Amino acid sequence: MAPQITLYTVGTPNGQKVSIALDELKIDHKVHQIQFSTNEQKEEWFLKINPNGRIPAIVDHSRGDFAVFESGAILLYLAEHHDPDHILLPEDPNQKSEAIQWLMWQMGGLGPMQGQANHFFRYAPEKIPYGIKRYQDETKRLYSVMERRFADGRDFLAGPYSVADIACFTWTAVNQWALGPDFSISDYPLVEKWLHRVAERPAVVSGMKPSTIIQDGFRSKITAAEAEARAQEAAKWILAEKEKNAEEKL
Ligand SMILES: N[C@@H](CCC(=O)N[C@@H](CS)C(=O)NCC(=O)O)C(=O)O
Repeated sequence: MAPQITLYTVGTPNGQKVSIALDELKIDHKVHQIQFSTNEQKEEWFLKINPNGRIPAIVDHSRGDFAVFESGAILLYLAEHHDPDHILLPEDPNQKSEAIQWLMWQMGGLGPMQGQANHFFRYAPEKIPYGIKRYQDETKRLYSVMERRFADGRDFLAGPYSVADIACFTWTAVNQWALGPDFSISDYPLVEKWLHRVAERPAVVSGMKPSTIIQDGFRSKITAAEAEARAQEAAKWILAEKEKNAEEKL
């Protein structure tokens, strides 16, 4: 049988969210690995699927090749159309609202702020201390928001496991890429316990592969020198691509 969905992705936190969700729902899907190094995400054919030219995106063949972009919107779409057992989103309206609140919090806060911390700390051609500190401090503040959330003894961000946990997990799991090897998620012990709890799920194990940043117990396995080499390699195409895209207004 032909796959139900095609997923256009790369093994980054935003891409991994969708891989986890598809594996949670056991949806038969095909993966199209987008090549950032050739700027494939800005090619015309892909802009028809995602006008924003970024991963992840899906095309749902079981619903007339309907295309969805933005990882948060994809998670909600999968919950609406492919989740009869409410694995991704609770049925109870208040719990459902809470899960959506934390998903929006991740999409508007944790993802963009940690993403900027990655950029200023790892990829920027100049090391700008103000930019690095601003986004690293904000990322840590957001971790402390989650830490307070777990203070009432809850296991997951919003009632049962949901899209909120999936979305926040993939970012929080790679904390050291944004914050450096001296940072330890153990400073947020309830968040650390939650990371381990989520990581036990088989769909999370499979959905996180392949991870672009090797992790062991949510600490980077690679040395500072190896991390620097990887960042330099990625920075080459990130910066070249940004210049080209600015010229072409993509
Ligand atoms: N808010 C978007 C963010 C998507 C995004 O920034 N994707 C990055 C990788 S994580 C990307 O495709 N970057 C390539 C580019 O900027 O051209 C989402 O959650 O889907």
